[in-house]
Amino acid sequence: MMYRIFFFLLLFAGPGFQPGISQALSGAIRLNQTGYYPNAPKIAIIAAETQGGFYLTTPGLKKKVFRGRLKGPQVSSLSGRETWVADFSAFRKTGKYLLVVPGLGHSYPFEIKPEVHAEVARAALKSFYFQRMSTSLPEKYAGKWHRPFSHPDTNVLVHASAASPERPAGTRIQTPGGWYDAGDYNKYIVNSGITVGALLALYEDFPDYFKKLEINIPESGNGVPDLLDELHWNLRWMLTMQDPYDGGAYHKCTTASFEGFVKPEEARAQRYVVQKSTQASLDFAAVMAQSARVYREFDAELPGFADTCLAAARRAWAWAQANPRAIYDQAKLNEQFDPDINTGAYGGQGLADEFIWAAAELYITSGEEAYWQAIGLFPEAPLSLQNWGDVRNMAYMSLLRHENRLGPVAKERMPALKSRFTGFADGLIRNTENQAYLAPMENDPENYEWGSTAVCANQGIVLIYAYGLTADKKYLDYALANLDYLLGRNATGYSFITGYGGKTPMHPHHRPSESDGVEEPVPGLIAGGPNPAQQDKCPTYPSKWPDESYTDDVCSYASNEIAINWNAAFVYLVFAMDILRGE
Ligand code: 9MR
Repeated sequence: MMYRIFFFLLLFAGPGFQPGISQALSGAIRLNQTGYYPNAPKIAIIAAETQGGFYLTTPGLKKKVFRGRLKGPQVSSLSGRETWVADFSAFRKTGKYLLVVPGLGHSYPFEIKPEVHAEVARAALKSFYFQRMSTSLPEKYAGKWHRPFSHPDTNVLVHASAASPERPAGTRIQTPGGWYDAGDYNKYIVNSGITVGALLALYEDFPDYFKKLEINIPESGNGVPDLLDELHWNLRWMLTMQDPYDGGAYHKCTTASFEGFVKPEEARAQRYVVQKSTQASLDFAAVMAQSARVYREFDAELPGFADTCLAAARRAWAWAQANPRAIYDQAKLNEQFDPDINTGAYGGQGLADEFIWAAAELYITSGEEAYWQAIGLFPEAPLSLQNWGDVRNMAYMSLLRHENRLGPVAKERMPALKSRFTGFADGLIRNTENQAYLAPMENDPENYEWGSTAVCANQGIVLIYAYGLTADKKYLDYALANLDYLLGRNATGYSFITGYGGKTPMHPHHRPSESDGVEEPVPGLIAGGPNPAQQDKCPTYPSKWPDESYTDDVCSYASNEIAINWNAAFVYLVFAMDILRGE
């Protein structure tokens, strides 16, 4: 009989049941669901009417290890809602914990330890492997998300918009490899540009760390760091997007319309390369120039690759000089040519920033002053955050990174650039103390655009550079606040990285994840995040406030898609935090 009762109790005590504990999980306790570094700030935010105390316990709510008082309220400048602050920075002991607010409940579990983000960082980098096409993903690398060969891209047509004497419309070309851009199956040079640029910057900033990092991809152990192997996969594809006859880069490799939500290997619509554009050619030139100097060190492992990249960069630059206004305007293109192209545009009018980025990278790599003189690198316009359509800051961060190898003419400009750059960083953090989640991200409602999580991560990158320029740790702590924001300390309560955190996106707008029959989405992907424009008109958005306009629904391409450029910014931020602040 005793035995039976005991068995009954065990059954009742299913997952999550804690004998004697009345506290339930509370979604109102918002914290970094991965965790905190022992010696860095540790803040949780309570998004509920509450006050009084809070405490930390070990898992199972068994042992109270730290008590504190809630401070506040803070008032959101975005929604007007009140929040309360639980600061447990003084608690430094490594371990696994829950945060409890009596009467409200307990948080998702989190850890305190050095380099607490190592796993999520590796997963976010590995997600690029999951975006590979023209290859199969075997189980030994891809686990339960393994899949067969897809998208050979060996029978791609030159679209009428891209016709040239040597390659008339309908010419069949090969442009295999690379990564799917996002939740769709197309590949876009502009977006590949900033993605590769950010990840090469990560390598250039922390080469020793990445020389040791392996992430279980087919190339692991080949003598080239895995980060560079993964980038090489996409760079080889990018090289095929350069017209061999004139050096211009096709804007994208795409189907005419987005494919349905089918598996990669079942998406077989005809693919095209479309119009060569100035924007694509310059972004291409920038990252090829950057690659030429980064891969030089691996000439033995990848013979000829660095030289190929530099030659490709020079030719693309020359094409852009000769074609400075080949703007990609999809609506206009569709008036002139068939079939109509209705996939991502990544277009843009202002090309000064692309010229600046390409010129800066070519100058840094070659040392040739002609590139430095080719364009005014420092227009008066205020600095702006890097994104796929505005790459000027990519140039500036590269110049700052390579200050030591710049010639005298360039060096002379660095003090002014440094002070403008730190001024820009100071603008990003101003007023953070008054925000509801204590993150720089909240300082401007405009930050909540399509891909707002990448705005948050890119701000983090700028703050990390400001730290590099000033050695002032406050910039790192603000960058960390944005990382906390992305991993759960935010107005949605989501940790935006698939598979990492207690509450993560389960239904991203990502065709492979949606079609593979596996419940969990591919791990390590960052959702676009809150976007009050709600262009997808999904019916499930819980709110219209900028920082709450997020829905974990596959219909939500405007808030719940994933994309390589967003992942790249996150990868930079999360690794850099572990490396610089991770103690
Ligand atoms: O990230 C892009 C965002 O800035 C634009 O507002 C949006 C609409 O043009 O497009 C986003 O990029 C998408 C691309 O066009 C196609 N692949 C998916 C990308 C992420 O949603």
